[in-house]
Amino acid sequence: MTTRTFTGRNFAEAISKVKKELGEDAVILKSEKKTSANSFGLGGRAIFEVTAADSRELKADLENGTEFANELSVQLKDETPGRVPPSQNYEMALLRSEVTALRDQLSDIVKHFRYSNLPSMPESLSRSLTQMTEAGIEKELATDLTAEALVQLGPDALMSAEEISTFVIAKMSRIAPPAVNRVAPRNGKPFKVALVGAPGAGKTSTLQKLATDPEGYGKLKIGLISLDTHRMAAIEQLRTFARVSGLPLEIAYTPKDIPAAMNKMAGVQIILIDTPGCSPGEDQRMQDLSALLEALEPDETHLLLNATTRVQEQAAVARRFQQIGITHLSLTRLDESQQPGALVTISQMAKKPIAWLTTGQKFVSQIERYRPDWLRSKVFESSYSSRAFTPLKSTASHA
Ligand SMILES: Nc1nc2c(ncn2[C@@H]2O[C@H](COP(=O)(O)OP(=O)(O)OP(=O)(O)O)[C@@H](O)[C@H]2O)c(=O)[nH]1
Ligand SMILES: [Mg+2]
Repeated sequence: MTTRTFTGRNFAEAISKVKKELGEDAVILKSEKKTSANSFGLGGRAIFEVTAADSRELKADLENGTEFANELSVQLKDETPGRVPPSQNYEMALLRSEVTALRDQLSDIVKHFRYSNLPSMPESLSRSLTQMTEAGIEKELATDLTAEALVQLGPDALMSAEEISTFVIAKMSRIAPPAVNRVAPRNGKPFKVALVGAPGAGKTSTLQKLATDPEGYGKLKIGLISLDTHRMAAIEQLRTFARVSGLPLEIAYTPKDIPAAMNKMAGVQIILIDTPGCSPGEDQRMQDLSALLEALEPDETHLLLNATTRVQEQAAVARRFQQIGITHLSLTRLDESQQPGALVTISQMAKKPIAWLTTGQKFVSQIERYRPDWLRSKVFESSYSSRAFTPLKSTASHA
């Protein structure tokens, strides 16, 4: 494959030269803004440089090139070091490094090929891709969903922003499914929901919201158990809440305290369990929490994630808490998050459904069940600046 470089006074001019010489399907491999040196050796006027290749040549090279690289590396592996004359060792090393470089180059070209084709998509599809990445949906996932839409939707649907978002949201709701509401006291036994997470993730606030908001479990008979016994202030905070809202509260310091605490919960339909914050590195705290949860046997264990933290941090927390057996993810501080779409990535990675979303510090009206429609409103119907700081309530009924 031969690559060619075209220059212009702006990108549009350079690209039009590319199209003229290599056709509409030309693949842009690199684009750069350079400054030409003037006669004093200082930076002169700007030049826009675009390196491109013929798409058919590139495709043929990708197929042959990958095979070539594989073949070569197999041949190189077959060589027994003892049998190679010393004079050839240097050449071998050189050849190996060339094969590695070739592989890296091919993988770069494959990636570039994938993305460089995107600007020629229908306008509404490329807008939906931008909206997804701006809302925090990982670029690779957003690109895959866009490619699927391009393949599966008909030409008319591809012109309609509404049809594209419906398609994408349906796909996303399989990747990040909403939790099924299955709270039901069985044989008089209360349903138990534990809230776990890193320090300050919003466990106690979410418990208070769930206990009071009718969108949560506010219409049911609720009992509270706290396992967060490390700080007196935490116990006092929950005691005050329980007293004011007239709910029974039990404190369990060790797994041995659990049976007695459960005995005092007769007649309640659902028990909400508050837990101490555990950072991913705090192994002892994690083990203590795990032992307490084993004794309690919750029906659901929700990992609460602060939506304003970076997606990598949320993923690290999720990976650690998966070891103690979480069943759901719930997201807090969505009122402050500019990248709410990150929850799709986390749910996909943790393979857990999403249950609750919280959107403020008040107990009432700032919690809701996650629904794919919520995602639609945040990804496709919000501008970047209004993505956070707006009420998220949707009118749909509970799943
Ligand atoms: N803006 C906003 N603040 C929230 C939200 N949820 C919780 N907070 C605030 O976050 C802070 C920490 O919340 P807590 O509920 O105490 O967090 P926690 O996980 O129980 O913390 P620890 O028990 O210390 O591990 C408090 O100031 C809450 O008011 C939310 O959805 N939006
Ligand atoms: Mg707390």
